[in-house]
Amino acid sequence: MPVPTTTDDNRSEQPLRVAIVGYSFMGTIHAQAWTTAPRFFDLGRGVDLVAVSGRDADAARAFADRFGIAHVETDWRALLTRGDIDVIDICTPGHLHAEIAIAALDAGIHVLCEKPLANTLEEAERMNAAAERAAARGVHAMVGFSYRRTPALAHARRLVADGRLGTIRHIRAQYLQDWIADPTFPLVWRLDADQAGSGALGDLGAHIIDLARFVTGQELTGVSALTSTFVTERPLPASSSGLSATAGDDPEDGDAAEPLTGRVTVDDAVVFIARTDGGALATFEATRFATGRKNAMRLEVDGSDGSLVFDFERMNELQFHDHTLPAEEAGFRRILVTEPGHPYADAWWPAGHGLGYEHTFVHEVADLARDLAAGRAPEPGFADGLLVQRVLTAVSASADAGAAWIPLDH
Ligand code: 4PW
Repeated sequence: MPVPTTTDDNRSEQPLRVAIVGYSFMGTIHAQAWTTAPRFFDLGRGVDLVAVSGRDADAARAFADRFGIAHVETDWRALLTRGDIDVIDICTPGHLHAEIAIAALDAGIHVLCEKPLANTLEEAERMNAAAERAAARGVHAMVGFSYRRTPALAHARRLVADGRLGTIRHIRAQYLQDWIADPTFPLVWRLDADQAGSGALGDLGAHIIDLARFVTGQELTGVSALTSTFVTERPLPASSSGLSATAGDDPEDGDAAEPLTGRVTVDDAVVFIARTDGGALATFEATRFATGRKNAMRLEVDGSDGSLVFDFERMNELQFHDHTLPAEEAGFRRILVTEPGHPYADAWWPAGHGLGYEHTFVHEVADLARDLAAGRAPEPGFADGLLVQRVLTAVSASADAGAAWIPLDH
């Protein structure tokens, strides 16, 4: 039987054939999402996880076995010429995003790329140009701002769009974690500028910049920022996986051939203020040193007619204050965002039974698969990734210039 190609006329009748590049934290949650999505959402066709690519053949094979993936490649370039891949899902550190995404799009393969889109503005611009070229041929690209698919945040966007908040005055966004607060935590790739581009700024700040845009529909028009690297030297890792790691040899072992510590080359934390094109004032804070906060991705929006409060550590809830009510009746109330009428909720469990972190990725790939089946450009696209990258770049420039005001012209 001939191997179906991405140009087959009846491709919508075949499963969507996906290859994942990377098998760590993000690769795993994406594989889980692709596996789960067709079981809970009508995608119009099935999903076939065809291949995984990663440099370590044994680790990639173990990953493939775990998710029932038939093929392992140790060079992502091999995915481009297999002829049986519709989507390449990029779950690598940022320094590889541009090369893989551009090659895949130019080869006529759809792309889902983890955030932030790139490590530099120049890479993001090239990626967006490749996405525009590809879109003209019906080939699409999505950037993985997965938190958009949190039901409570999708519901928050609806409330803002429906005018329930009135004129937006304030956006207060925070992304707080603490997994590197211990100075003996090893120097993992997320702390290396060559691989990650930036630290808390790109890894966490990119999410809250995107969410501020997503929920309010407003763009930032200028920023002033401060960053800090609290721990500048860390032990080299012996092993790492996701957000955990073990340190290498102890200095007492006297293994002089191996450097035992290395320099942290990214920010540990960032704070910045901004204005929006809708006239709001915004504050952003992203850190991995907020002890006790594990994944506190928070957004607060105040408008003339009401306010919203969200915290990912209570991801099934949204606080809403309706300021049009008499003062005696108003006040924040908790909406449990698990009703069938809430975004994504009807695909899952009875009201009140709640979702978790992984579900945002299931929603992300389900939306992508449905858009591709319908021939629609998915959101957020690379243009959104580029807009966020412009903000990240401006924030870095501002911090380098001692919190100088950097205007943004989108
Ligand atoms: O979802 C978050 C990511 O985008 C995770 O908690 C960690 O922080 C890993 O990268 C970011």
